[in-house]
Amino acid sequence: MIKLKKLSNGFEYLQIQNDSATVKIALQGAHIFEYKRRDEDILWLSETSDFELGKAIRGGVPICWPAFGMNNPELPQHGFARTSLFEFISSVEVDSDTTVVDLRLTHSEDSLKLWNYKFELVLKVTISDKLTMELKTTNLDEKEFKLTQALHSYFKLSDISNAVVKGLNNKPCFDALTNKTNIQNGDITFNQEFDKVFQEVDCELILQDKEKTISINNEGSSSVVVWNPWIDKCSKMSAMKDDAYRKFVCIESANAFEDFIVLKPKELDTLKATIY
Ligand code: TA6
Repeated sequence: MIKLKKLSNGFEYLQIQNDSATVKIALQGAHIFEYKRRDEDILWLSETSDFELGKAIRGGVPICWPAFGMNNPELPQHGFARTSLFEFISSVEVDSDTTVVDLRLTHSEDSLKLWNYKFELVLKVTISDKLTMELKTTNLDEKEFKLTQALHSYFKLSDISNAVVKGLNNKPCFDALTNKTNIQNGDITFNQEFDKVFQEVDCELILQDKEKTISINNEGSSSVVVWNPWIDKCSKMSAMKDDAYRKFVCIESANAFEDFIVLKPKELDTLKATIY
């Protein structure tokens, strides 16, 4: 069942429910802000998040596009897609457990002022006992463009002290806090601010929490960002309670820094992440 819902301020989102899962997707940013499997929330959503046009939702899966972070300093942090209004273009109820939804953003007068390229960006979401997100960029311009991007997933935790991220041992990583690149030694646990971009990632990642294990499989990307703001940064961030950092970790499927994409006219790029 798919419903288009509207908040009292006019903010619209899709609610998709099948026998496996429930998903909510805001039309602004094609932003998945809930993925519930067997009544269990897989994604974290800030209790104090804004649901307002022009403000990014805090939590769920923001789409960072056409630039990750400040990879393109001429664009706003994480690009403009997350605050742009997508169009709901299609949905297919494949069977009672599986639903596929497509949302689309194309260039506009406003986007061309920020980033002078014609494009089509489609998020295809497959909802079942897995959540699959395919972010498809087509270059509709006559010139090539460079792209960095991320599916900036916030995973809900019992507590940050229980979180272990596996699969990144021995991978080179750029530490955004020290601006240095080094090699990850072992699994990742958290006891301070953490903001690293891992490179050459070619395997499945595992997020181990106290009561659950989540797998993350990426295609079309070899960079993964792992982030937790910890105490000080959390207290300064918008739409986050002071202790919110205890309840999530971001593991982001990305093309960032040296792992950028160059798309020639008419070419298509797909960044795909599956969470299960
Ligand atoms: O992906 C990690 C990161 O780039 C952090 O450096 C960080 O501050 C964050 O994303 C959240 O950014 P935002 O613009 O959503 O506040």
